[in-house]
Amino acid sequence: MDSAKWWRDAVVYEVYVRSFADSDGDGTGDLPGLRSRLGYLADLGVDAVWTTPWYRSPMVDGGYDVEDHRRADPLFGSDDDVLALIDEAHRLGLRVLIDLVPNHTSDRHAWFRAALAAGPGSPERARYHFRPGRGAQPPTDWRSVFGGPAWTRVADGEWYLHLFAPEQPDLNWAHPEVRAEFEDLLRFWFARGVDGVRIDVAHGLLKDPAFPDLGVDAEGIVRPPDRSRHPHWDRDGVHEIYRSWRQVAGEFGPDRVFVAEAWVDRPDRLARYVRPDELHTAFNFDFLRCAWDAGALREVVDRTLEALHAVGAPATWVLSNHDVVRHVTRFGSLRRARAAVLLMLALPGGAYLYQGEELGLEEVEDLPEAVLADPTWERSGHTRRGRDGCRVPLPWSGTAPPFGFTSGAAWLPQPQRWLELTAEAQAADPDSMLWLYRTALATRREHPALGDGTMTWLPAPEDVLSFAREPGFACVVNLSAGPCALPEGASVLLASGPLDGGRLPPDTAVWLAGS
Ligand code: TEU
Repeated sequence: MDSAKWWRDAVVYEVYVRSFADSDGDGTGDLPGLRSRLGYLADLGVDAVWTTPWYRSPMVDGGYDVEDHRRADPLFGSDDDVLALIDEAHRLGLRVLIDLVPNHTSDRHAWFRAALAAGPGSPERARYHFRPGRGAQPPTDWRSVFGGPAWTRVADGEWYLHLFAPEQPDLNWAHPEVRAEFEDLLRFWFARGVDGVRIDVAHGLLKDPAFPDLGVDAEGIVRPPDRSRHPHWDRDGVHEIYRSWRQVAGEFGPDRVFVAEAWVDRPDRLARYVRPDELHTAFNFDFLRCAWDAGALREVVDRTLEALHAVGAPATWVLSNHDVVRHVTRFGSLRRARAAVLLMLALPGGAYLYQGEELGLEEVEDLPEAVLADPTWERSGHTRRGRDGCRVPLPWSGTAPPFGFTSGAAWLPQPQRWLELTAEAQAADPDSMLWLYRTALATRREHPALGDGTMTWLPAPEDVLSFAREPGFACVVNLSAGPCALPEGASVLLASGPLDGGRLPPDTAVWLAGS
């Protein structure tokens, strides 16, 4: 494993553990299942694996409701399975990132149980945000991300804050014990060989101690202020927390890394998380909110690189994750998704892949309502179908569900139409998405121009993106309705689809050498 600031251009593969591979037939993916498939990820050519939470959890929010941060949930395996996974990954040259959830715990966490038992005014309650209501009303007008008020009343009349589900009470990050506990947790997992930590809801930890209302407009709609003045998102005080976390990582050498999940509204706000003494990287989520449009994509790239380069941090590109509609569906076709990955992997910086995108999986939009498990489904009064459509278990092999994912019944049903998208079927097909990903990642590793660095836009027709990386590399993506000419004398390293003579067809991307 090449060590010099490996994280500046790493390609990291997100494993949504319960949907990756099941070893024991209970229909839920687990740690031994993942371990048995690490060879597939090494062959794919990624640098690291990020695992979503596998800690003890009642699984109200897929494990993002953590009951005990130091133990594996039996659903996913044993504590030894965690260590075996890290060992095996390292043996294969893969680094391992885990998911840390500092904004909230499960309501089953020992601290929250103690807080409920101890009652108003107790030191136990001070680790969370318990407040009196306003008459029968909650303390503020804050809303839960999952729908409904962000406060729930307990039997003695106090209310506690939860920016997500009621089973996910928010921790009080002004409390020294909370800070100490999470620094301990970082040391606990770094000492066990973990290479990095993804920080869940990194922008949410601190709340305005005055607990002001967000305010409603004349129609009674909550109109939150700009994120830079928001009472619970992206507050200045979070940066002090991350500066001390950076020091903790440094105790374990220069290679342990953080990636922040911070939903902020401008790249310059995101750049604050990755200043030199703070976190190493932060997801750039703008492609998740961007249409398949040349002007919009170019603007995202420019704004991102300008803001991040100003603080000396790399970009961290993302096309999909376990919270959003898969990009085959968002962008409208597999063909566009093939072009998109060549665009992403040619840009300066690192990238996160979400499991299944290398198979070209689309969002499953026709899951029967009876199987929907995401809390946003319940909390929205059954109006938002939630995030299950991107969490359907992977198709590995065979011609019918569960496609080698489990020997039992998968926790979410897979569509029969995925029989052509199994890893097994694609491994044998040079035109498949899996081959495109493997080839792109292998090319990226070998080509000195790719990865960290800078880029230059090249002149191009309308709705065509064309840029150069030094030395001797160019990427052209055709987002227009007709074919476009390729630069003369360039030799094609890789194309996302067949070329039309010397021309690049619509929704196709190409990597060129020698321009
Ligand atoms: O997601 C955070 C999240 O849900 C975002 O919606 C964000 O906080 C919001 O857009 C604010 O602008 C993470 C996990 O990825 C997700 O799976 C969990 O459900 C969530 O945190 C709670 O832990």
